Amino acid sequence: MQAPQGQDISPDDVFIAVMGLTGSGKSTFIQQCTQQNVPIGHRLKSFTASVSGYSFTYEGYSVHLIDTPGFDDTHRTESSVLQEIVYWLSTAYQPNQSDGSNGFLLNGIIYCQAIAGPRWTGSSTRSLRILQAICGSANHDAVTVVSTFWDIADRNLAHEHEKQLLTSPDMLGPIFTTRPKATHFRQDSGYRSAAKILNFIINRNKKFILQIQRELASPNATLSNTRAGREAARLWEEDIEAVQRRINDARAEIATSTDEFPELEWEIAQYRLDISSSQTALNELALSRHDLLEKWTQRNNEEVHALDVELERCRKQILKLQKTNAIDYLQEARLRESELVVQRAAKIAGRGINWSAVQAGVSGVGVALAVLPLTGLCNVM
Ligand SMILES: Nc1nc2c(ncn2[C@@H]2O[C@H](COP(=O)(O)OP(=O)(O)OP(=O)(O)O)[C@@H](O)[C@H]2O)c(=O)[nH]1
Ligand SMILES: [Mg+2]
Repeated sequence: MQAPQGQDISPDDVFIAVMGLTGSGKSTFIQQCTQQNVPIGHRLKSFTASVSGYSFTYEGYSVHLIDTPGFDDTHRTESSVLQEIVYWLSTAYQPNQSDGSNGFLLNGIIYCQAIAGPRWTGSSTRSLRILQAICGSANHDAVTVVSTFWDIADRNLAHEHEKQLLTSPDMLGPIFTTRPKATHFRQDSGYRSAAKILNFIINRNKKFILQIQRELASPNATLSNTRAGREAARLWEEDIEAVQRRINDARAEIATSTDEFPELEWEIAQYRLDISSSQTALNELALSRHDLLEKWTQRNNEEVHALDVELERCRKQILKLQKTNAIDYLQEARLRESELVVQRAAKIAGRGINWSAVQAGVSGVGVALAVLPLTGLCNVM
């Protein structure tokens, strides 16, 4: 398997979005598939900041894996992650092209789910609700749940947990019980299991038009007209109600006591900030597909620019280190450079697929996707 040196994107290629909570192993899975130097997060904070594309050739197919940030990203709001994923999906879908194609449709969504660690959290439920709303119940078969972290799980417990995850109505059960159903694979043996998953998705040879893509296809549609938008609104309204209840409780406690409660006053101020951020998220549901495209293209440009600046700094440092005997530092700086180069290419590829769809009218026109250089596999972050 290797990264093609310069690649034309075609609607016939294989496009797979990789989703899941932060730290669930999305980037690691992509690294295992592509054998490329995909940046992986080893800190508690979220790592994949924005949608990035990784392209490679697999068994003669051009495959594009779209890495996405988790809905529980520590740096970004749910609203901004939702907007970006929706922007990406809705731009890739270009219905009724002259050759009968519909743009760059997904062959599936890989949804990473850790089998070890916390069982199922509030974030897991929120993320699943959004995923379901994005897909629509007619497309549950687009989802391939990939369970990760088998290597550190207690085998017996993990089997029990796996069963519970896939069948419980409060967990992933809803996408496995009604037809068409999602599928599940274990990612438990590196490249071998990753290849099995790719084979399954490629061989079924099916393209999906997700519910959100259909809903946003009409020119005046906004996120609030979509099922995902309505589901997100429900989540944020529930958040506002829960926070409002906490404010009321805190006020009642202050009112019934003669003591002063500076910490409760501080908590109330924080709760107000939470409410205001949920309200901003609700207001942003009025964004149209066009607004989303502008917003995220600008963001992507800024991120590529920031990477350029960092790359230049890193290269200057390499030049300096070459004049010294600091071999370890030099190696580290070179590793960082290769990682930045891949990260930059992936960001350009992430938007490149969309730009190709929009600008080239999709098919028949070969559009060069950012070339991903083949670098050694490493895990240095
Ligand atoms: N032991 C073990 N560690 C894993 C596995 N998958 C991922 N990790 C580790 O978990 C951490 C997070 O993995 P990532 O692949 O960056 O997770 P992600 O889903 O891309 O996270 P974000 O980019 O933050 O959304 C890294 O330290 C990985 O090395 C796995 O199957 N087993
Ligand atoms: Mg990641």
